[in-house]
Amino acid sequence: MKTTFQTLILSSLLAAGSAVFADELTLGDGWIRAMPPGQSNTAAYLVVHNSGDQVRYIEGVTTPLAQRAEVHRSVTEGDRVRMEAVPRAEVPAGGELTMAPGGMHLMLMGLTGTLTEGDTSPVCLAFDGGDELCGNLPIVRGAPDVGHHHHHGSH
Ligand SMILES: [Cu+2]
Repeated sequence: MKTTFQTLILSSLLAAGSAVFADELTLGDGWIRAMPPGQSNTAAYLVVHNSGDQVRYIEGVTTPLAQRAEVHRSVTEGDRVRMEAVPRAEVPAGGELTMAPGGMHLMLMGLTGTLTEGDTSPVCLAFDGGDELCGNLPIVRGAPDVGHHHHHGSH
């Protein structure tokens, strides 16, 4: 798949009477970390912008690249870094949620194929209220805007 990065609003208005917020949510700066063959997990990063006046929550993550995906954050305890799932990641009203190496990320578990650098893959976020936002994220080895480098094991 060779497409440039774009965001697609796939669905809204699933429940009668629910407000439409999808156009207030946008994705940017997304990428998926390329991994050597044989690795079962990787991480993806992006920024979710919320121009609305209500806090929104990410309640699900899907991608054809992995059997399972969820929002994680890295927690530093002493000199150790571990990860924990964030079941409802908050995107503040009039603000953004930034996922970046060393912090919050999308954990892609049970990779279904090889991650080829230069390819892209859809990653979809499901929000409270039924909105779903998808981005076609490039697969790269490191953050596209290099400059600093964190090392966190599998991240
Ligand atoms: Cu993780």
